[in-house]
Amino acid sequence: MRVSNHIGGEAVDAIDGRTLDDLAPATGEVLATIPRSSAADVDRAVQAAGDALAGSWGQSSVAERADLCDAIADGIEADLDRFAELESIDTGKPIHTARTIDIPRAVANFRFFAGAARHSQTAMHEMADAINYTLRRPLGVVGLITPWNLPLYLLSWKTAPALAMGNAVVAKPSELTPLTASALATLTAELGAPRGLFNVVHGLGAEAGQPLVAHPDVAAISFTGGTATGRHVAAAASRSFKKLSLELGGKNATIVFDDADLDAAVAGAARAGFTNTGQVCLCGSRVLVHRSIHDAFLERFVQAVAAMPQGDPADPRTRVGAVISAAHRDKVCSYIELGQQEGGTVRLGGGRLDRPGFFVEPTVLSGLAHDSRTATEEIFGPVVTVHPFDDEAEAIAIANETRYGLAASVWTTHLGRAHRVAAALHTGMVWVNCWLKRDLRVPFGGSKESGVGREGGHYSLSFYSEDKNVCIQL
Ligand code: TXE
Repeated sequence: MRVSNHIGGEAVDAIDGRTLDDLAPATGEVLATIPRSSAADVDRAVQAAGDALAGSWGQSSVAERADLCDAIADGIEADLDRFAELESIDTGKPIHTARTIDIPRAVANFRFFAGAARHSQTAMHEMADAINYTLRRPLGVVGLITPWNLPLYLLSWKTAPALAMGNAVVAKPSELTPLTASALATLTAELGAPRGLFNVVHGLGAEAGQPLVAHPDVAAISFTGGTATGRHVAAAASRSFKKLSLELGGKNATIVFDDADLDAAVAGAARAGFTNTGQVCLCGSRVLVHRSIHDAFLERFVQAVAAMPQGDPADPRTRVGAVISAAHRDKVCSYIELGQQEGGTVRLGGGRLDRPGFFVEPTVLSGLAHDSRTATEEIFGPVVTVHPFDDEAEAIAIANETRYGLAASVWTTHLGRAHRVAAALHTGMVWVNCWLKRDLRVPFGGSKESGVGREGGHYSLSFYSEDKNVCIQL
C-alpha cells in the first residue's frame, strides 16, 4: 500500500518525496509506505485549512456542520468492515476489537457531536440596564495529534467536535498507524467537504508533529499520547499561547474490596487489564485486592486471563493481539524482567510469544511492592500487577501514590464505600462495578501527569470554540 498526505482535498506525497515504512505488528512485515513529512508539508496543510475557513466553511451554519458529521458517520458505518480491517492490520489489534469497539465508536463520535452541536446553547446575562449575550466562534485551524493505540477512535473523538464547531483540521496521526486517518480523509473528500477542511499530514513526531504544534497559524492543539511527549508539546504550544488539551498516560488502579461480587470483579479486572492488549490509557494495570480475598481472587483472575485467546488478529476468536512495534514489545518485556528483579512472581505469561510479529504473552505478576517501578510506571502492554491491601484507607493511599491520575475502577457492593472511595481517588474518572462504560457527554480526562483539560460533550464544544461576550446598553 502507498499512503498519501491529504492536503487541500488532494492526495499528495511529501514535498521532498521522502517516505517511511509502516509495519504490520502481527507479521513484522512492511504494510505500507507513508510520506515522511516535514515543516513544509505542515505549512501547506495549515494554508489549505485556512483557505477552507476563508471560503464557504467560514460561513457555514451549525446545521451544515452537523450534517457533514452525520454524513461522515454514515460513510464509516457503511464501510465498517473495511475500516475495521485496516485498523486491525495496522495496529495488530484483534479484528473483533476493531469491529466492536474502535470503528463503532468512530461512528458514534461523529453522530454524537453532530447532535451535541445542534443542541448547544450559549448564555445570556441580564443587568438592570444592559444585556450580555455570548457568541460562540470557531478557533480557526486546529491541530490534532493522535497515537497508535486507538487510531480512528481518538482521531474521530477530536475531529468531530472540531468540525461541528466550525474549525478546519490538520491531523498528524501516529506514524505507526496511518491507514484509517487516510481512509477518513478520502471519505470526507468523497462526501464533498470543502477542500482543505480536513487535512492529514503523515510523518514522525519530531518532523511533522512539532512544526504543527509550533505553527503560528494553528490556534489549538489537541494531543493524545505519552506523558513525555505531552511535556514537549505543552512547552512548544505555550510559546504561541495555543489552546491545549492533553490526554496522556495512566497507571490506573482496579480496587477490589472483600464485599465485591467476585465473578463480576474478576471479569471486570481481566477486561480492564487486557483490552486492546493492555494498550489503552485507561487500562487497569494495577489490581489492588483486599488481603482476605487476595489469593482466591488471584487464582481466578489468572484463569480468566488465561482463557483470553491470543494469536492472529484476523481470527475473529482472538481477544489479545500483537503490541504495536518491536521496540514496544522489548519495552514491555523489559518491565516483566524488572518486575522479577524487584521481587515479583510471574503467575501467568512472562515474555514474548515465539511467533513472527510483535507479541507479548498476557502476564500477571504478584508479590511486588506497591511502590516498585513495575507497579508505578506505565507499561502500556498486557502486563498487570496484583497487590493486597488491608483496609479502605490503605487502598486509597496505594491507588493515589503514582504520578498519574487518569482513571480507576472500584469493585464493592457497599454503597457508602463506593462513594467515599470514588471521592478520595486523585483521578479524572472513576468507574464503580464497571470499567470503560462511556457516555460521550461526561468529562473525559486526567489529573496530575495524565493530562490537562477535559474533552467530551460540552467540554469538547467549549475547547474547540471561543466564547465572546457582547454587552448592550439598553
Ligand atoms: O507515543 P508518543 P509513543 C504512552 C505509552 C507508550 C508511550 C510512548 O506508555 O509506551 O506513551 O509511546 C506524536 N511533537 N502512550 O512514543 O510519542 C507522534 O508522532 C508533536 C499513551 O509511541 O506520545 C504520535 O502522533 N508530536 C497513550 C503522537 O505524538 C509528537 C497512547 C503520540 O506519540 C512529538 C500512546 C513531538 N515532539 C502512547 N513526538 C495514551 N494516552 O493513550 C511524537 N509526536
